[in-house]
Amino acid sequence: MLKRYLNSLGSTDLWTGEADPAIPADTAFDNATASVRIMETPDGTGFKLRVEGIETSVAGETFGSHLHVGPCAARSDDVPDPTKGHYKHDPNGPANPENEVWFDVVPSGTGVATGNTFVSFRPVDDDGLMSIVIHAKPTDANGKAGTKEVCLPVVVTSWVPDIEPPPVTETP
Ligand SMILES: [Cu+2]
Repeated sequence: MLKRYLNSLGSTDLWTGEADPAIPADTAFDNATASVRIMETPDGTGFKLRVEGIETSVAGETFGSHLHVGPCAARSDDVPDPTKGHYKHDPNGPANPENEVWFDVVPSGTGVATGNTFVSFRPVDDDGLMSIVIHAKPTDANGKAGTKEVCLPVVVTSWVPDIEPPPVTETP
């Protein structure tokens, strides 16, 4: 199956309270790490999210998670809402899993949660700096999932081909 990777981010610490005061300092994700792989396939754009190191006290709970258009960044007077809202394929379209990228992740008894989702579009925004935000509650029918728990940086700026580029030939 042809796959072209748009993004392949190794395991990284999740942004916690310092990223955004709207994100509480003490959550079950404070010591978690996460990785995301975004790939183009014949079935659409696939996202594989994996989070590890979640406190086991929340095993079995559902945490709504979405692709957001802003970066994981410190909130300031100039930037009051860094992670902003959800990425929408059609900016005027509805908040649903066809027009946005939604995951519902459920931590296991060993503190691992995974989410896989496929969408029919390729998410790339102007600056390419996006994030996956994990919220405190399951996603409701309107795309709301409560407070932001943690933030995973995501960069989708362009295609990353899955083939080696041809060697560069120096001309004298
Ligand atoms: Cu969200």
